Amino acid sequence: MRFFHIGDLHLGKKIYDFSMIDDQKYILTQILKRAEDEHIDAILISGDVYDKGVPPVEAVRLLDEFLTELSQRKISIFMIAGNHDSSYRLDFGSRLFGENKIHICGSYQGRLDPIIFQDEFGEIGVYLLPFVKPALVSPFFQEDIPTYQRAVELTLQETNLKKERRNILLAHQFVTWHGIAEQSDSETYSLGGLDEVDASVFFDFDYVALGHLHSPQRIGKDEIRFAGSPLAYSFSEIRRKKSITMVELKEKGDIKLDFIPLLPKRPLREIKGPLCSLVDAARLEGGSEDYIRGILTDAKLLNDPMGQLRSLYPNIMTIEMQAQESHVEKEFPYSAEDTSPQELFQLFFERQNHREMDEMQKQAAQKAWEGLEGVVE
Ligand SMILES: [Mn+2]
Repeated sequence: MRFFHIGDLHLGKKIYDFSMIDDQKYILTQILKRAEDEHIDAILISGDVYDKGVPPVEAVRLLDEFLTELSQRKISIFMIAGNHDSSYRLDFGSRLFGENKIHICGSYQGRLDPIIFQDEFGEIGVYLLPFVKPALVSPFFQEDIPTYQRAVELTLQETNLKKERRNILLAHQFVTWHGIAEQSDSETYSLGGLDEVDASVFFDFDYVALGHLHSPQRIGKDEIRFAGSPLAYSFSEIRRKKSITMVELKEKGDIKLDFIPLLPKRPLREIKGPLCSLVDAARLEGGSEDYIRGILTDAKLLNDPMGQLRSLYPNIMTIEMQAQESHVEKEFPYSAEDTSPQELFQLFFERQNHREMDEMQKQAAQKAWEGLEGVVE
């Protein structure tokens, strides 16, 4: 069996109010093309299919199109819900779709039965464990479930895994190895590791297709891995290459992994420097449709920097003033009683700009103060 493992599609996601739908369509088309080239038997989608429980229409249509195209190429689909998905909505039609080799599991129903996939080496059990938390699992068990770890352990105990057979699991959890995994800003923030599940609970499976963390990575061993999101969904992810994980499973114990790089339509990237040099560089480059975070190192106030950059980078998402941000000191050792407003303003200016006011600025400030006479005592 040869399959693709992907996850965290977050269809319908917006970043800084920019809809990612075109970029998602582009990347799914790329995945489809590669699926054809590689003649895969199946695709595993490990949760966070949508970005929101109630996704926008264009996201639903995009998934519908993607699954239909895969299905028309006789590629089996295994898909689970992640923490961003509405489990019951994702379950819609799943019993009917199963007959067309589209296997979807949105909600945990107290059992984890395998879907049997047959290849020339025999049977493969594919287990679909959607995102679970203690409260979702406890109705099915006669015990208190204090942790995510225990919740996952209990769901797996029920499987009576046939170890002589090859077994694959899809899961969407915050899986770590002795508390370690690489996180990024676009994931749901994890509080103090309460939701962590140690990779050791999955060691009996031949391959574990994880979703949740957006950086592709192995956890504990090569065959337990996060595919990562197919696109960078935050600027913290831009240095990590995105990929499809391709897995070839032959006889029990014979497994080969490969990584197919994914290239976005418009990458997220950072530009950094004084505004004028960024503008000059962009003019030379002829502008760009990339998603940009501008980090401006100017010390002085700028006239509409966003507008200036947007005319060259129509998809600029955010700008930050680094010079001012990184040097702000919290303490201000002057009291308002002992210092005149004029002096306080001068001190404020120096702290913000790391230099004294020049003559012109002093005069301008003086003029302003005179205008306020009688207003400020
Ligand atoms: Mn996610």
